Amino acid sequence: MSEEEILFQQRIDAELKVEPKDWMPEKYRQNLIRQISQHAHSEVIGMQPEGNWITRAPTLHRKSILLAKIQDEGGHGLYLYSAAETLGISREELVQALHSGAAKYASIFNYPALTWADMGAIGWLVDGAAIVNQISLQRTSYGPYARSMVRICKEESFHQRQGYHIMMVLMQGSQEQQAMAQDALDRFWWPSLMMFGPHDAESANSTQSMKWKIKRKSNDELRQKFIDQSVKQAEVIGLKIPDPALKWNKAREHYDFGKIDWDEFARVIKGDGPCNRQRLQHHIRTHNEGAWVRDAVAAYEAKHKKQPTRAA
Ligand code: BYC
Repeated sequence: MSEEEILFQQRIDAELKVEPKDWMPEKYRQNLIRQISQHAHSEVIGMQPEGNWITRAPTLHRKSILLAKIQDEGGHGLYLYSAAETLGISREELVQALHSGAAKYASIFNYPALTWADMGAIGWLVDGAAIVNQISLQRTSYGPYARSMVRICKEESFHQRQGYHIMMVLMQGSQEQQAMAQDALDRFWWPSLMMFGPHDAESANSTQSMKWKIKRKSNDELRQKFIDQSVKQAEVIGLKIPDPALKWNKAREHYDFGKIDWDEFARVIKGDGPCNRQRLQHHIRTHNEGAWVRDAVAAYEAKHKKQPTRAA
């Protein structure tokens, strides 16, 4: 290790934040760009399954909540792209990496949102899983990433509650509504567990990311925390978690749970999930359609650089 690397690790060990202009190992920078940009892509691609339901929300009230939530997700993407850009990469390069398939986004968004109850399941489980992960990321070692997480967590907490509320109201409704809520849980439960990534022993990036305190808790620790909290939430409103192996383990003080289908996970992250092609094509099409907006902003900026206003 070089002297610079030793000093860098000492700062990390002392819980000091790394800021954009500080010296950092190239691999730290690359690893952060990978994680933050994939996080940003997830927020933006995650707008699609919910966007599918804006025109079909059951009431005006639900529609305005859903619209606000989806706009928040777009905002999260923007904070995260900005945090990634402080590491010396452009927005265009980040978007290109998404479009070429070089950069991933969360596997969960490659599943379809088939019924209104899916809006409940996504808010409750997907945002719920995201918060569990992001609370730990508030203490990540890179300053801009950690600070963006603070605001994002506050908003995700509202998202999670609105999703749980949708499920609660459906469970107080007709038999059909209850069945619709249970069906959404059945389809989203296992993909939600996959959001935390492979088991620790299979996680290629974890050892280095934990040493650099980019990640503060392991994939398995976070997954377990999410399962423990969700089981109780399901029970309260009368939903059944679709896992026959789920059982409270007194000695561990955690729930034991069944086997995750890692073959399915591998297929989805390689681009072969139920909606991968549709999600990416939609993003590419809307990005291309928005080219005129980016051109107009650039032209406006160039004009004002050449002709400063009188006040300036
Ligand atoms: N999906 O070494 P590992 C949201 C990849 S969105 C796809 O354990 P790491 C929301 C992983 O990238 C929330 N790929 O990786 C928005 C790696 O491949 P690469 C999104 C996955 O990074 C709208 C390989 O598998 N949250 O909140 O140490 C509506 C090996 O994995 C997944 C974040 O992005 C996956 N699920 O740990 C509602 C949080 N899991 O990159 C909600 C920030 C793993 O080497 N990210 N892979 O090619 C993280 O905390 C970490 O990156 C992960 C994975 C825990 C996700």
